[in-house]
Amino acid sequence: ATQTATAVDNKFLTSPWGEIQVGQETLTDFVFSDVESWADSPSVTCGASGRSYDYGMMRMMIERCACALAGPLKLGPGERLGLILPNIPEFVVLIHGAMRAGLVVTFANPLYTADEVTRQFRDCNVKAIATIELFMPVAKEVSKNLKDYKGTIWVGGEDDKGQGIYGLKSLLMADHQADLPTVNPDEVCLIPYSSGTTGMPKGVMLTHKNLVSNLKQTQCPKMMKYEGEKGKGDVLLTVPPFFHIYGFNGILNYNLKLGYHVVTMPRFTPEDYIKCLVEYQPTTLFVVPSLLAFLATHPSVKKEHLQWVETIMVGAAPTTDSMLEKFLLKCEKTKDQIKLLQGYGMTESSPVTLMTPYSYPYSKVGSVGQLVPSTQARVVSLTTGEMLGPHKSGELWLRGPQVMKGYWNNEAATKETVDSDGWLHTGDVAYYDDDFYFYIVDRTKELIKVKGNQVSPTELENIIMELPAVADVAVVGVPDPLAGEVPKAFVVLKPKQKLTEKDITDLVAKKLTRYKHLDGGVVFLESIPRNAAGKIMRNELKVLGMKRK
Ligand code: 4UV
Repeated sequence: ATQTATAVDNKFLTSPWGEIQVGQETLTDFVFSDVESWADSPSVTCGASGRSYDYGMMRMMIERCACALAGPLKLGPGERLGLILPNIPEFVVLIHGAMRAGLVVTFANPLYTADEVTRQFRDCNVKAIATIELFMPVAKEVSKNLKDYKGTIWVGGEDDKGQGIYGLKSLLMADHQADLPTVNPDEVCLIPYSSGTTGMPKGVMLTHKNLVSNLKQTQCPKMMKYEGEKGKGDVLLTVPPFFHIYGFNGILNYNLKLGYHVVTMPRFTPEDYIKCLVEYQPTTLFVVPSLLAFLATHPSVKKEHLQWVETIMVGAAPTTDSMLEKFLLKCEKTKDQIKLLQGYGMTESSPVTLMTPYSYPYSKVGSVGQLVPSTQARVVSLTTGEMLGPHKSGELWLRGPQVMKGYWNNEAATKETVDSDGWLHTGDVAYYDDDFYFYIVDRTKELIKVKGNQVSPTELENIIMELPAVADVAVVGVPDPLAGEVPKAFVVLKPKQKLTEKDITDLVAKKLTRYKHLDGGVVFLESIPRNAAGKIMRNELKVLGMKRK
């Protein structure tokens, strides 16, 4: 029987998949609750080096890491650990070790500049950093700007380096003993950064309850296939970063909970990815649209490389039907042989709110799916503010136990994003069809998505405004076949001032990580179009941006 959603008093839609019991466990306890059943199976493997830990070992290392953080590093409950780590197995040891010790974790893209990491880590009072050799110089630079700094954990380092630098291996080998606190699931345990609908990136306060609820929602047995199939030796290959909520909760925790074998890579290269496909023969791939495009179109990817794949999960940015078709063509498989699942989420919702059910009809390809259990939605008219019925596009509002507690230290932004009735205003434009499948059609918020990564226009605009010759600036996203979107700047110069495009692109390139660079270029204008309230009319600029390459 098909599931039907209900419209409650015409005020909102409920999930067709019913309710879950809101999580009462801590994230670490929940993710590893069945670990005894597959203690000898591999948990996470580094696809580049082959380094791998089984579940039993992983659980033990997490416990020891928690004791080391509480012991030698003297980090107490609620204090913040900052991670500057790529996708490696030890990511799991540190993040769950910290959560087990009652700490709060924030993670940064390891390719961020020291400026970018400093801003984030200072904002949420990071007291210790964990990183690998390659990023030690960044960690050192950042730590100089942090108050009451307690030490750096050197992942991959055998021994302590002195001067507050601790080798992870020696910390774990020493088997420190500490009284670990009882952690309350209502406490915040993760602060990822997101620019939300406007402005600079902000700390998103997620509790154990938020994250555990979302795992329960996405593993609803009726909606997915997993009932009775846990720990069966499924292998997945994943490159979306663990330092983003999709990679961390939507992929890593999701699969660890099920006892699957997570194969990942610290750095994406086509050669390594193909090598991993052949070596580990994954049955499931977790991708973002740009990686799907690579698999579908890159000549070095052959159908033999994909012969084991049964399921492919795409999330974090829009993908097209034609790309999904191209992927099937590459595999020489039919739509019945490979499941193409899509999901929609936001950092602010732990992240998943919409997902295609496992047995969805192929006619719905292109949809981001249905509401996950215990999740409610409204589609609200952009002009009148009233709730819209099927096939009408408006702003998507969502409510459920996965919605964040709020933005860290920013009540104004919290109030603008989550209203007093608990609705998260997504800033995305969507509609739903007669079967309550949702389709994302546009964005009202400023956010730019480059290969699934967030780029805040405000962050770029602030940097460009530092140039004395600049009078006004606006940055928008323009379409790009591979990246989805790329940032483009519109600049107004002060009278009699001169500046080249390169002056501007170089400055941004110096200050920000690669994917935030102005790959859409710079256009000089007489003035930036603004409405009566002074707000930049970004849609006008997007149209202009597409005309003036
Ligand atoms: O805050 P964020 O960077 O968060 C994410 C989270 C993505 C997902 C998606 C599916 C999953 O199953 C999952 O676990 C995690 O990207 O950016 C949020 C914004 O990204 C756009 C949309 O504008 C959000 O507000 N976005 C995310 N997923 C999709 C999307 C999608 N499937 N289609 C179109 N846009």
